[in-house]
Amino acid sequence: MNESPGRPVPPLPPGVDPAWLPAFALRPVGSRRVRVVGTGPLVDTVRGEVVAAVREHGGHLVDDGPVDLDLVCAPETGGGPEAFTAARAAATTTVRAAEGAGLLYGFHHVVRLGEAAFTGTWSTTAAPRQAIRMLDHWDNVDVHPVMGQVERGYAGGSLFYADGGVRADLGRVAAYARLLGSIGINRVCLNNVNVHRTEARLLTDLLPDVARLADVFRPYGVRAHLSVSFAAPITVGGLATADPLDPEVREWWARTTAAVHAAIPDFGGYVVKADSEGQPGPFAYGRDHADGANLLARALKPFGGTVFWRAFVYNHRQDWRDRSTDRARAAHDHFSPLDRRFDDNVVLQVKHGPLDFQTREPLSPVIAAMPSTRLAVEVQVTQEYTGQQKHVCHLVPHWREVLSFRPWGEEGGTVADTAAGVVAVANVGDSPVWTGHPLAQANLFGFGRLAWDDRLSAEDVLDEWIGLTFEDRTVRDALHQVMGDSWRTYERYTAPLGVGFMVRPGDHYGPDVDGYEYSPWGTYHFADRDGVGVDRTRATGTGFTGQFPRPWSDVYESPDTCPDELLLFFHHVPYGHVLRSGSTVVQHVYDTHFAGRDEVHRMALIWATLRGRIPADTFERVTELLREQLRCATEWRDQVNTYFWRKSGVPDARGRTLY
Ligand code: GCW
Repeated sequence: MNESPGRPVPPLPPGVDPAWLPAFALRPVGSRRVRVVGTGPLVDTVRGEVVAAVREHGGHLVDDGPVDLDLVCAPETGGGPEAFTAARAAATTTVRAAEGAGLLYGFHHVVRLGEAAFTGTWSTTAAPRQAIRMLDHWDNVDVHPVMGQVERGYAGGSLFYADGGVRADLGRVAAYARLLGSIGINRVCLNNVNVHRTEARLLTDLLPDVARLADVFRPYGVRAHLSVSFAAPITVGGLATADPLDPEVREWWARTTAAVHAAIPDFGGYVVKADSEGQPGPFAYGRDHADGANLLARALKPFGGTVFWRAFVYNHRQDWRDRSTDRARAAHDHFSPLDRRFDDNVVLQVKHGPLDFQTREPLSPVIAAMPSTRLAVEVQVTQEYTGQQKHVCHLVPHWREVLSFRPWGEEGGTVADTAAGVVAVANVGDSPVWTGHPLAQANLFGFGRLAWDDRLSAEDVLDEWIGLTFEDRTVRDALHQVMGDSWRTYERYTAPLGVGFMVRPGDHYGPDVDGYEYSPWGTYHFADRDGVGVDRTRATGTGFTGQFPRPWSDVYESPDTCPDELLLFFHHVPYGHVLRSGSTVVQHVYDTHFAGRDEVHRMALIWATLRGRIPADTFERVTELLREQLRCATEWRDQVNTYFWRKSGVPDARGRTLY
């Protein structure tokens, strides 16, 4: 019988929000007689959870003896490394798993069930749908003059770094690791994919501190990764080249990687943004991305590490006058010819859409084009283009659509069936509520839950989060009304019909319809007096539709079959074009923008009814943020509507105010 006291639950620093693990969420477990059997670091984590919960809520950790038990967490033989079985029979709930990770996930399954875990008779066998469930932090060690410490971060500074290095006190990181473990995240990348000077040294002289971070994540089943610069052999290694075929370069990566593994035995591997937005890469040496990725894969191979090689490669110095270049095509053009060239410990990390985390995009055709390559789908939990954690924008329905999309039509599998993993850009920082906007915690939670099982419904995931986060059961309906459809609401008041961008250049917050129209970034909408949208057809446009397999290559090719919400992504149409919905394009723009802005107004009214039912600081903070969301949505409505009214001269059929 193991009588270790368990790993203490990391205490929350004063003023820090418990997110979805507040004391009351542990009450159903903590008020009962519980036994935890087994040894190992993750079993110790589970035992520590039980110790803390029973201390708080009056139950008992019963290490031995013939006592009636309410909950038993114990090892079993068989089952995958992260799988568990949870069941209730003869008045005892059991969690069984072959390994500690499964036991931890099973324990948190019971926590999520709450009192229901201790009633009736039931049984569940669960294993993650995705083996790779990863968060990428775009954290810098240094505070970047433009981007701040966390690139596209809307939740304060970095949790990991302060004063030019890894934080001395990692107490808050431990609390974060606990949150991630509870939702099944199993990999985390600790630094920005744009690797600057100081951050490049995480691989070398700052490595002992990276090892301290990895030590904090390990007991929660989370492996650490680093973003590395392809030019590291030059910038930190002192070599004259970073050519992937150069023997000295190969030797440098092998040696450097061996040192990383010596410091962090379970190091997960590297994340690489190469030849993208100014980052160095193999193109400089006339090599391709398979050469680049395999160089690092071979250095990692002896230690079981993986290279996450990003497919976000495009020309960001395009001339807007050049109509032949289509940014949407770039990833497929670069990578699909390389299928079968990547080593088996390379994962190609592909943004879900062909552009850049817009509110609405078609699926990236790369995901259907590389059957011999391991692919991870990347989504953005940080709300760069979805309201920057000032707006309520619950993204779980969005990611669920992405993961359940069938690239080969009804007969084929889903994106989730095809993927080797899912990766998300994290949305946390040193904000007292972790995510800046208190309700944005639901996106982090929901990402973890969908990564575990993409078949969960968005409503159920939201419901789980509400139940764990807010003690008052009566808030449920109102929160569903405020959050449930908020992604579509955001879509309604921003760029219409899948055309994307129209955000303010640089910071990407708020409307600027022509902000990117004459820029080098390749994100244009081509509005003129007659119509709007990008012709990406094979017949008359950039040919992007041809990168999809059937049926989508045909569905998207014709404006008659193209789904309305993507019409302007694929077609340039006149303002009077009649959508499948029956409305014209320009009237649709007016209607959705009036409606979307009014929905925000309604969200604020519903939120106001929650006063006194949720903690006052959360209530006040969200009230204030909804005021900003309403202001910004009004700005979006008026700028977008006015823009199209001025371009087209078509008045609103319902006579509402245009400027
Ligand atoms: O969405 C864009 C962002 C960049 C980011 C890049 C990427 C880390 O605007 O800030 O850089 O994507 O995904 O690499």
